[in-house]
Amino acid sequence: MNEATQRLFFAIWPDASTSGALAMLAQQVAAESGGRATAPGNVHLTLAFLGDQPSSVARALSAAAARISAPAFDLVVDRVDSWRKNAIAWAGVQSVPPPLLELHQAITRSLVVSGLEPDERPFAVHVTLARRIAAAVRRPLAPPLVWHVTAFTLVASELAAAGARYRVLSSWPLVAKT
Ligand code: 3AM
Repeated sequence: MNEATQRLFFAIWPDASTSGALAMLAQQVAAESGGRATAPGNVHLTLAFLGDQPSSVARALSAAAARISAPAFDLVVDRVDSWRKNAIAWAGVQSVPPPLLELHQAITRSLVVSGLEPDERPFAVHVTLARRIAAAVRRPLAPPLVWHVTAFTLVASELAAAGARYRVLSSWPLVAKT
C-alpha cells in the first residue's frame, strides 16, 4: 500500500495584522491587474517548496527544522511586481535582509539532511497577491509594510472545493534580537 503523502512547503506565515494588510493589498493589486486575489488566510512567503512527501520525510524535516537557530528580523515589503510567465502579481522587497537569506540557507540544509533535493533556482522573495493577471503591475509600495518575522512554519497545501487551502502544521521561533 502506498504511504499517504502531503504536499508540503516551508513558509513565513504573517501575524494577524500583517496578514490583514497583505490581504487588503492583494485586493487592490488584483483589481489593478485584473487577476484573482490570494484568499486572505492563504497569504504567505514561501521559503522552500517540497512537493508531495510521506509522513516519514515530514518528520525528518520537522526534526531538522527544530534544530535551526536563526535570528528574527523585519521584512520591509516595499514593492509590488509581477511575472508574465506565470501571470502572478506579488509583493516583495527592494533589499533582501541577510537574516532571511540565512534562514533560507538553513532550511535548504534541512532539506538535504532529510534526503530531499533543494530547488536549484535562486530564492525569489515574493508574496503572491494575485494569480491569472491580465496586466502587469510594477510599483513601489509606499508607505512600506513592515513585517516582524519571528517564526517560520511547515505548511500543508490541501485541495478544497474553493481551491488550495493551506494548513500550518508546525512553527519554530526565530531568535529574538537583544
Ligand atoms: O509562494 P507562492 O504562492 O508563489 O506556487 C506555489 C506556492 O508558491 C508553490 O508553492 C507554494 C505553495 O503552494 N509551488 C507549487 N508547486 C510548485 C512546484 N512544483 C511550487 N513551487 C515550485 N515548484
